[in-house]
Amino acid sequence: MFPRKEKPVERQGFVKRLRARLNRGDSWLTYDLANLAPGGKIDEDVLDELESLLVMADVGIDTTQRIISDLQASLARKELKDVDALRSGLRRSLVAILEPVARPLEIVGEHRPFVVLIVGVNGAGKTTTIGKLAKRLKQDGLSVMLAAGDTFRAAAVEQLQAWGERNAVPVISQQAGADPAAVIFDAWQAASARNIDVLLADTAGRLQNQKGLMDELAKIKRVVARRDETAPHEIMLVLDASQGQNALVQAEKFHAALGLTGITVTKLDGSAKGGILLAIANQLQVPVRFIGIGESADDMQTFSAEEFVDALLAGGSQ
Ligand SMILES: Nc1nc2c(ncn2[C@@H]2O[C@H](COP(=O)(O)OP(=O)(O)OP(=O)(O)O)[C@@H](O)[C@H]2O)c(=O)[nH]1
Ligand SMILES: [Mg+2]
Repeated sequence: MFPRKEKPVERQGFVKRLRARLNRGDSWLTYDLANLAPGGKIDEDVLDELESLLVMADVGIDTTQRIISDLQASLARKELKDVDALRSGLRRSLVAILEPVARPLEIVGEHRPFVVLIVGVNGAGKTTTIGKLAKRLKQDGLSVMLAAGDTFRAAAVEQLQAWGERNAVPVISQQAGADPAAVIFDAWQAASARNIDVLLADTAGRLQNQKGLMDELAKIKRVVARRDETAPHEIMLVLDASQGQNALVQAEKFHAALGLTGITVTKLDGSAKGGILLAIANQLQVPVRFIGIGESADDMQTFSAEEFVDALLAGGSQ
């Protein structure tokens, strides 16, 4: 049922937008890649420089090592004759890392409502991601309800209600300070009574090291499972790509505490280097569902390894 198969022309539009937005159209690799080997000869020095570029682009030491050793092996086999060969070797290596985690969110199975619990640190883009997702799900013909599980700030409920109005989907909320598990449980009951397909549950931002608040998420998970033991069907972490390596730490801690089933990476349109996606894929192996490339409802795409790598490697001399 979800996701609907996008038409090739839609997909092309996404790729164009991704290229233009990623690092504001000037990708972090290719521009320098051509400059790395002015004489066109690829040797150990070129790979050393590429290594530094990758580390600076938030790819992280371990993941960079994996990529560079792949390329060193190709170099030893004399396969890296020029910059183009280096570019294709790099492309292969990046796709190999990302492909295993490029698994879209699928709303399948009999369980209704399909419950998606959205978690993450403050300001990562959780509520915005819910708004974008609600629009997509509705476009694909599913009925959607939102649960205002961020009871910490009154403004958080208003923000979610605004997204609800924009997409004509109901929002279940209680007063500020209410128990988030109770709000989400009530919303589950309302969604179930109305035969809603998907319940998207917002939560307040929290740091991965705030034990009490992390326990609160575990409680929400338990309470939802009381009525449907298969729920929540998706525990999605929203990560702000511009946080670089800190985003990887967040992902590790949230995964350890909750058992994530998906990740959405936002704000790839800003100053983010994009490398954090490689680090997450290599270190964590949690499926990456969507990437956010802007603030409006259509600025989110299903994550595709090949498209993302092509967008990274595009620009510069290409
Ligand atoms: N440029 C850009 N901005 C984004 C993206 N996603 C979200 N934002 C913006 O980031 C800011 C925070 O987004 P929210 O959705 O409120 O974040 P949140 O995680 O719900 O925040 P808290 O509820 O305070 O923890 C807002 O100004 C959003 O418009 C994105 O992909 N790109
Ligand atoms: Mg929020």
